[in-house]
Parts: sequence; C-alpha cells; structure tokens
Amino acid sequence: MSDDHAYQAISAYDTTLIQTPHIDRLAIEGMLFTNASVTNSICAPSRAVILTGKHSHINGKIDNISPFDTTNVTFPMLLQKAGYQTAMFGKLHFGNNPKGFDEFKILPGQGDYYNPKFITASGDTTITGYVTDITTDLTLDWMEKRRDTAKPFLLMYLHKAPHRSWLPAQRHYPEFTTKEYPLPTTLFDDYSTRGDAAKTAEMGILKDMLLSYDLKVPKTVLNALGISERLGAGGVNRLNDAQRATWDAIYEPIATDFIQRYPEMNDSILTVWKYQRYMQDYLGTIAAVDENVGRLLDYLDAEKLTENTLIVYTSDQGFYLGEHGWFDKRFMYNESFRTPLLIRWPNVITPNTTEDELVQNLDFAQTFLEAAGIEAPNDMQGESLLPILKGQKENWTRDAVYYHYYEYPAEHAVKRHYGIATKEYKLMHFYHDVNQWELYDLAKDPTETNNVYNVPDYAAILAKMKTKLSETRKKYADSEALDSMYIQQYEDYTQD
Ligand code: SGN
Ligand code: CA
Repeated sequence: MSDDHAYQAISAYDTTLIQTPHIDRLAIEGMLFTNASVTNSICAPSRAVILTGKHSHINGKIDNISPFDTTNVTFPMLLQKAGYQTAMFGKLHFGNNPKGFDEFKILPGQGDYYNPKFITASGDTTITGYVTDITTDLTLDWMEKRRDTAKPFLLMYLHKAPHRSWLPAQRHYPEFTTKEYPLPTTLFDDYSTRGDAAKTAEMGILKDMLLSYDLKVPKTVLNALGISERLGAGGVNRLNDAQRATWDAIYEPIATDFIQRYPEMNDSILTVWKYQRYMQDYLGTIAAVDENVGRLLDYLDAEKLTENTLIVYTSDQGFYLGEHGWFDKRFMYNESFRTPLLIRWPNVITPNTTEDELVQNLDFAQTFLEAAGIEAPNDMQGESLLPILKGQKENWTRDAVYYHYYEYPAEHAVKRHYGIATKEYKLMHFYHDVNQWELYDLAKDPTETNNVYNVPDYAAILAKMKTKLSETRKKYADSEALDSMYIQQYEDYTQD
C-alpha cells in the first residue's frame, strides 16, 4: 500500500502521466479494479477501516486526530491467532503501535522521506537513505532472515510516498524535474454548479499550494520577490551535506528560472507553473515506489512464492492531480473517493481481468480472512471479494457504496459530508455548518462538474437515491445522532 497514490498515476489505469511497469504487473497477471473506493478519504481512518473491516463511525477512528481504539479486533490479530506470521513495515500513522504483529518497523506519524526514523518494538532507529528504499530493505530483511518458511505469512508493506510534501529519491531528480505534463481538463474549474464545500476548500494549486514548502522555491527567493508564506522547505533540512549538494544542483536552477519568470506571471500562468512543479515531484516519488514494488515481486519470484501469494496493491485513498484545480483528497468526488486496487492471486484470478464492481477498502479484512480459511467476526461490515476474484459474480449483489468524511474544521477546510455512489449516480450531503446536497450523473458527467440536485428532470432519480442513502445509513448503523456525537467529540478534543 502507498499513501495518497492517485489511480491516475498508475499506468495500468492511465498512461498520461507516468509508466509504472512493476505495479502494472499485478494487473497483467491479476485483476484491475476500476471502481474501488474508500469509505473516508483520509489516511489513518482509511487504515482503521482496512484493519477492522468496519466503517469509521463504528471503529471510532473518524479522522487523523482522534485516537485509534486498540480494543478493536483487526484482521492481522485473527490471522496471527490462526498461525500466520505477521509483519508490518512503513507508514501506519496511528498514535499507537500495531497489535497482532510479530514484528513491526513503522514511521512515527507521517514519517520523513530522507534519513527517516522508524519505531520498532525495541526502540527507535534512524536510517540513512530514502524512505521508500528503506521500507523495502526492512521488508526484504524480514522475509529473508526471520520468516519461518514452514508457516504462512501476512505482510503489510506500507509506503509513505507519494504523500506531501513530495520529495523524490535523489536518483530521480534529473529525469522528473525536466518533465512537462498535460493539463487536466478541470484545472480551472469554477465550481459554479456546486455548494459551498467545493468553493471554500483550501486545497487549490493556485491559492493553497506553497511555493517553498511544496514546490521547493527557497525562502530567500520568496523574500526577494516579496512573497511571504507560512511554512519553509518541507523535509529538506534532513538531508546531510552530500545529499544537500545533489539537491541544490537541481533545485537552485529551478529557483533562478522562477525569479526571472515570476514578474510576468498572471494567475493562470502561475497555476500551470505550480501544477508542473507539483507533478514533477509527486510523480518522481512514485518512480521509487514502482521500482521497489518490482524488488518485492522479484523476491517472491526468486523464492517461488508468487504462485501461492495473494498480493494487493492499493492506496489509503486517491488524490487530486490538478483536477478541479486541487491537490489533496477528503472529498467524495471521484479522484479522492476512488483508490487504486490491483490484486494478483495466481490459480484463482484470471490474468489480465478488469473489474468494475463497486468494492471498498472496507472489504479487505473479510477478503483476507476468507482467503485464509478463517471465519470473519459477524460484526465486520464489508463483503469478502472472493466471489469477484474467482469470477463467480452471481454471488455479488452490491449496487451502492457508502462514504462519510469528518475531519472539519481542519487543514484544507473540507466540510463534513456523507453520501452514496452507484455505478450511475452519486449523492452527497454536506452538513455541520451547511446543509447542502449534490447529485451527479456519472455517465453523462464523469468529471463531476455539473451538480443536478435541483434539475427537475432528475427528480425521480434523486428520490430513489435519497431512499437508498437512508437505507444504506441504516444498514451500516450510521445516524444523525452519531453525526452530532462525533461533532461534539471533535470539538472536545480539538479544544484541548
Ligand atoms: C498533512 C498534510 C496535509 C494532508 C494531511 C493528511 N500537510 O497534514 O496536506 O492533507 O497530512 O494526509 S503537511 O503540511 O504536513 O504536508 S494523510 O494522508 O495523512 O491523511
Ligand atoms: Ca493518505
């Protein structure tokens, strides 16, 4: 799993931005899901949903700030109990250590790209190098040296990349910092048909992406240009002298070029400049993820583990790569609601299959448990994906998926909302300091720029979707009482 990896940045889905041959192998040799989504598009909550097989309002981890309740039963605990060896490496992003793992080496919180610190059961350790390479080194070290080959294993291999602020591996600077990318068609979206949430969100490339922290223009340059920003260079201060010299050789000429061009830049030229810089560094971090996924797949091949291993590639959520003028996630709109999902399981999945069923991160726990022949607790809320993986779709009946986002007021200012999506339509309700609805006709309006909530022609569809939404909320035991309870709880712990 990676963090904030948009499906648009995996060539099995879309070849516009980057080639990811190693990740793509999983689609060529397995199944590519085109309608996989998350239930709550933010890091730690997504991970809690994956581990527990329960929606955020049930497992309690509704946002990045609230604590994870460690009395939750997680699928790794159940696999461990059933005799699986279990290990976790990379980013977890909970305030507490994972339960149910024989070994873990995890990043504290968000972790760092360069020379990162890891938390282990025997204390903290700082390792020189690049986080994506190191996460793989630690994983392969466990696979080679401590895995008991007589037992089955569960491995959670969790990359920090491509999370903000985007810092590529040094070997990828030259290639990626010189690339130019096509502009998304909605880069200059004016949100004209939508409610307040899209208009007031603070995740605009022009307005909210920082020249220094995000795009590596040195503070000295900003001072010279009379621009002031709230944050300085993100994560670069962790480079040692030799690493810093490599950095400067690349990023100084970019800054010099910016100084010359800035005085002539209007908003749209600046947006495009920022978008290009953003893509260069974001995609640069993905190049290392892809290479390292390749290392792991090669290891499985060499050890003859490929045939009998179910392997999943996914992200904790999707991400905006300039669509609607944005970066970040949180919204139920397509790019952050969807998440990449590729699954390979030789002898079970027919190679090179594309699957458009509505599946969610909620489904992983029950999928893994069933695959391992372990009974899932009946309070888990997902569905095992095995019927889909086996091509037995007559046993798969889901026609809508549920979403609920909570972290507001907070960074990026995305309002609280819940909704449902079918393959054809999406209905969203924004609440708390607004009471606004949006409806999208996904077939006619795949970029979700035309809210048809108030369009008379859609009255019948709207009524059906509203009924389906309340049925779905009931089915998952979500309610207005819980919405209010979580608002109250949030106010309590954000005030402290
Ligand atoms: C950090 C980022 C945000 C991001 C959140 C959540 N800011 O706070 O841009 O939305 O993480 O991301 S930064 O200044 O620290 O880069 S998540 O993936 O962990 O949920
Ligand atoms: Ca994330």
